[in-house]
Amino acid sequence: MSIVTYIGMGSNLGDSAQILKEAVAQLATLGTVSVSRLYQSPPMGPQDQPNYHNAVARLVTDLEPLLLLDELQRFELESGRVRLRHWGERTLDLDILLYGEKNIINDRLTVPHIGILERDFVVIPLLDLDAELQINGIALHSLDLVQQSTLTVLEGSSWAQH
Ligand code: PH2
Ligand code: MG
Ligand code: MG
Repeated sequence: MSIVTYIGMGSNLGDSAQILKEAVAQLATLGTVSVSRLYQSPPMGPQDQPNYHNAVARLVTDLEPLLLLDELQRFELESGRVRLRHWGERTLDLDILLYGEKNIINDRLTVPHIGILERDFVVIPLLDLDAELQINGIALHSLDLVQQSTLTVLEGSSWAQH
């Protein structure tokens, strides 16, 4: 059965815009994809790392959560993923933010993604895709960080085409 999932995308090493574009093409092999605008975001965590490119993809897929995670991790590796330290710089990060309405907690996966409501680089792109989106009954558009966003829009929602 098809499920609406949201995938957080980040990169701050290499040609981040190109890497995220290729990741969207990979996601499109798993189902129907649409994307948020493309943002630049100051790093959360260690400050001596480059700014991130961030976006969120909405993916409608038949894949079960752990099979979806397997595919995302394969895409990360195929992009030549480099990850230097916890919360540090990386070539490509693909996180399952939401999987339908499901709550998932196991060794490999926590959904909704940890910290989702505290990160503007996740909340703002999610609102691009669904302005009314709620998580555990909380309307994302009502969060303070929406008004206090640290993001810069790099491109509108057609950035991932071609
Ligand atoms: N991802 C991290 C750590 N810090 N900062 C921003 N702005 N965007 C990210 O995607 C990000 C981060 C680890 O996944
Ligand atoms: Mg992440
Ligand atoms: Mg990750």
